[in-house]
Amino acid sequence: MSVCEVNFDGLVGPTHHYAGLSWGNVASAANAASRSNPRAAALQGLAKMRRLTQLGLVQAVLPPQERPDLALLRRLGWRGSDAQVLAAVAREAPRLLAASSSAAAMWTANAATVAPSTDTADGRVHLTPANLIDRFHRALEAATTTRVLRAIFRDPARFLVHDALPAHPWFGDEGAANHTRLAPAHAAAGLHLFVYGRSALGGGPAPQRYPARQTLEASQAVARLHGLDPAQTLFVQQNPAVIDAGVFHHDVIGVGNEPVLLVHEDAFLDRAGTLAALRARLPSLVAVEIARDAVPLAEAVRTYLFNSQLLTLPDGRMHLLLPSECAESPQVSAALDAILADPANPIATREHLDLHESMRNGGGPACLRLRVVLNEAERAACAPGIFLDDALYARLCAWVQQHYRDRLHEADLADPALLDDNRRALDELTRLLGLGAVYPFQLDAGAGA
Ligand code: SUG
Repeated sequence: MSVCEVNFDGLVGPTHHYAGLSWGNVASAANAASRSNPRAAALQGLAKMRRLTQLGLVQAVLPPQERPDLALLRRLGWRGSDAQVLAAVAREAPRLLAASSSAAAMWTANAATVAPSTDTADGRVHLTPANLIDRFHRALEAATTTRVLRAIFRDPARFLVHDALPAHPWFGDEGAANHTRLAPAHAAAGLHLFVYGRSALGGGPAPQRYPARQTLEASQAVARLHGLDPAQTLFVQQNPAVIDAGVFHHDVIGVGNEPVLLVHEDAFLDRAGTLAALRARLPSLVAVEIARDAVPLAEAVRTYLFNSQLLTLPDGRMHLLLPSECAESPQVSAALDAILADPANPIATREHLDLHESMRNGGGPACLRLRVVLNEAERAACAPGIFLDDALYARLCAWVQQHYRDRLHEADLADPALLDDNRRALDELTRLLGLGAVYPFQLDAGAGA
């Protein structure tokens, strides 16, 4: 039965803006309060999705969330019509309006952690939505993400979408951004590398400046929930110094695909021990390290070299899909030239994509996708409308052109027309993708009817 990796990309939402909400994410801080272009952002994301289909890969779409999050604002005590609530929050708590309007759900590497059916005790695909508790604007995502994943992975005989972990700092969980599955091939049983930022209960080293969003305890809980074989599970601490340099998720400093791990030499607290432990469990491991002398940490963070998608093409070659910022860096280009010229590793080709709008908030190609390895029967059991083909791509582009603004500033978020437009757009989108009611405004309307 043919097994493949499906990339589920987050469709950028209509409120995509820059509010400097992510302390420790240098791009988010640097671009705070600048003007965004939600329409361009969504089209850039869609172009990346279509590119994967052109490469012969299976691509799926995850919808954006309802923003501003009116249910949240009401839960916090604001009353009146939607327009009155928005006006009051804009006046009294503008940061909260920005946070409750964030389109951050587009970075679906943070939507959940996934284990394919080859690796789980019960033979089902397991998904645990991330609680994202470190950042308020991201913690809002888990409830809708869970509903969306359950609407897509709807067959209980094949899939189990768990509840997110408890919303407490002991269990800070950022999803697949801190998890890498390595395997001789997608179809084979895999090795699960969980990279955590700190241990909440065990003490030990931690970054000094920026938060360590992922805890060891959260990673361990996810591995237990998914029924992974402890012999094929590795928990490794991220180097606290790289977090302090702006590496807020491991996927900013390393990417894996099948037996290949492309990683910066400073990524792990214990570099030699980590590589040895990986090799012991996966003898076919191909570790492709980039030295700090070749690409200093700051350049890796600026260009998002490691946040590329490393893809196995249908003919078996590996292809790197990088943000265009990498093409403009002589150091990164030289390092990539050397890797591609080396016959010892299977990374054969590369290309660059313009993801400028997402990059300005610290989200590169790999942040925008959640990888799910599925066999044919599992793919057939998913909600069918989420798989991208030429027709869906054309419909989604037209939908974006119709509903999205081409400029947005924090000050626009209180505009009640933005909320109304977004709800209309999302309602249409759930029909387009065949997902049924997943948003609070749809569920509330159903309850009232
Ligand atoms: O959580 N940025 C996101 C970027 C997430 C990137 N994901 C991965 N590395 N997998 C974050 O920091 C910025 C929003 C703002 O500042 O407006 C933001 O949320």
